[in-house]
Amino acid sequence: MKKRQKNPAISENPIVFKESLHVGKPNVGNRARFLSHIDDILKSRWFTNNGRFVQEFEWRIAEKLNVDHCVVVCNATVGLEIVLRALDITGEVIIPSFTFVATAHALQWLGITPVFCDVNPATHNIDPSKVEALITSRTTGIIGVHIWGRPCDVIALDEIARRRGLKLLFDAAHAFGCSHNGRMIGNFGHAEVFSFHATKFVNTFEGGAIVTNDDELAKRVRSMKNFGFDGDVISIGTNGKMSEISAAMGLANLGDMEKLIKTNIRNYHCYEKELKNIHGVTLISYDRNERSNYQYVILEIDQDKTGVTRDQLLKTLHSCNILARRYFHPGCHRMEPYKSLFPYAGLLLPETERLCEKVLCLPTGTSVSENDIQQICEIIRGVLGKSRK
Ligand code: T4K
Repeated sequence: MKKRQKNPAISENPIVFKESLHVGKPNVGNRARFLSHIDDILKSRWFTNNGRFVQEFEWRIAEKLNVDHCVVVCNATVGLEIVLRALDITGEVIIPSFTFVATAHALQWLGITPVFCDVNPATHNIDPSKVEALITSRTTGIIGVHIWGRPCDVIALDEIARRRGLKLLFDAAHAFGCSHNGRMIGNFGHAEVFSFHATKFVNTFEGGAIVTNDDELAKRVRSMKNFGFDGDVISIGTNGKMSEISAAMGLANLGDMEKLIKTNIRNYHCYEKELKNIHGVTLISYDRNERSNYQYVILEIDQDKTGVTRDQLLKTLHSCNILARRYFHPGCHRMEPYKSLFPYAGLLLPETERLCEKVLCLPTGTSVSENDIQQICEIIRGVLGKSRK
């Protein structure tokens, strides 16, 4: 249990965590295995450029997801850029605005215009029924984002992409280890891109992976992430390589993946129990018939019902040293350069704008105990004036 002291500033919420409890505190999987991998790396003096740990990590991911190809990269943002380039995507690409800004930046960085689409408020994912109206003669692709690891409506997006001759990609930064209709995420669209950033439940410090069942595309991205080398230099390329130490961390975490998911599920159920029956507070759910990594605990705070704004609750949590986050406030369309480029984008994004005012992401993962969660929920109930039933 974390040490606590009284918070004199908030009489009704007297708990302050001495050590901050924050969203995104990294998991450390099998430490002994990782340290022994480091020893091997130092002894071998092979630190990067497709070493044995990178090769094993790629192989293990492809096997786990049942995909033909996995190409690991230095992070998901560069992974998206590489795959966009490898697919010759240009012009305009339709994406949700309710995502981490990396999805939009990967496009803009390549001179491709992100066109923001509204989301389905029930799933927080891009709403396929709103995609078609955004297609123009310049549109060449769609990027769906599996927000919180809950899969997009891949069938509807695939149908639109095929009918309209567009490329379909998925930003699967949140969705490693998740499934849709029993098929692992990684098998949809032309390619999917995972993030293994420190804040993700399986992390490689920094890192990501491009996965695809397209042999030709796999060959292109593998070459492009290594300056365009394939024997000789055959195309433009970049340095998107993952180092051996990152891959070793990935392997140590992958070995513990089921344990990490179990901890996330335990935490999720604890939040569910502690926050049930609070009018105006909804904990987003995961489909029990699918595989989910439960790495995000997301609340929607409906101010009309609670009488308290999400931001008031956030302020109290922060004063108690609980560093919850407002992902993905205020929406990409309200961040630069998009805010200046598309000042009226919000008019077509009413659901996104509402969500950005409601969503709160709470701490979970291996650094958070059930006791911590009970205290966090006690504070939340205190702010909302509810006692435990
Ligand atoms: N697409 C989507 C949908 C994404 O969510 C992301 C990344 C990407 C693409 C791009 O993936 P990468 O290129 O990063 O592989 C964080 C992460 O930096 C970012 O990777 C992640 N999404 C996003 C959701 O969260 P920030 O701006 O919130 O980072 P920061 O530094 O404020 O840290 C977040 C929390 O984690 C804080 O509470 C502190 C904690 N933290 C962070 C680090 C780095 C730790 O406790 N330890 C750490 O080592 O973006």
